[in-house]
Amino acid sequence: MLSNSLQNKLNEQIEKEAYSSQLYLAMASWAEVKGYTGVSEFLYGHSDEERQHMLKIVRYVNERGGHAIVPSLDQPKTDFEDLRSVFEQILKHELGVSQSINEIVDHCLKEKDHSTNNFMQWYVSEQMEEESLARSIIDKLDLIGNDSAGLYLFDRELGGFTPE
Ligand code: OFO
Repeated sequence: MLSNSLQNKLNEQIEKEAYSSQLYLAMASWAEVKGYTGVSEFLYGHSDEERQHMLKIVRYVNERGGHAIVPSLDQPKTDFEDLRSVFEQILKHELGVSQSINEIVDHCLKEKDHSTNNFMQWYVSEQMEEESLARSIIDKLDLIGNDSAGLYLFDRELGGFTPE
């Protein structure tokens, strides 16, 4: 059985994952409207992944005898300066999410809740991957700068399009 305090923390994490999904969705829509088809595909896909992250916690809380609460969400930003600022905001957002995952893990250790600790380890690795992906994309965008041919290829690559 989950302790009340851990249940509350997991419910807060459900909200963060749900918000992540909305944020990526807003970014995907912006990218699509701006003609970055590949980037928008990538971000739509990522938005779906975040929903799965949320759902996993919902199911876990309920399986452990708690009650997962579906939250209301703030409206994410709808407009962005450029691609680099999108990925900078993603990195900043993911660093915040990693911090809250780490706090949950600390709490599990304090309470000696090994099952939840074990469950959260998946999120620990996932966050490492997400942070490093965002960093590598920002590095790439720095190399490309304002070169439109470079941005075109970057967009295709991120969307998983194979070269013609
Ligand atoms: Fe759920 O990994 Fe990003 O936020």
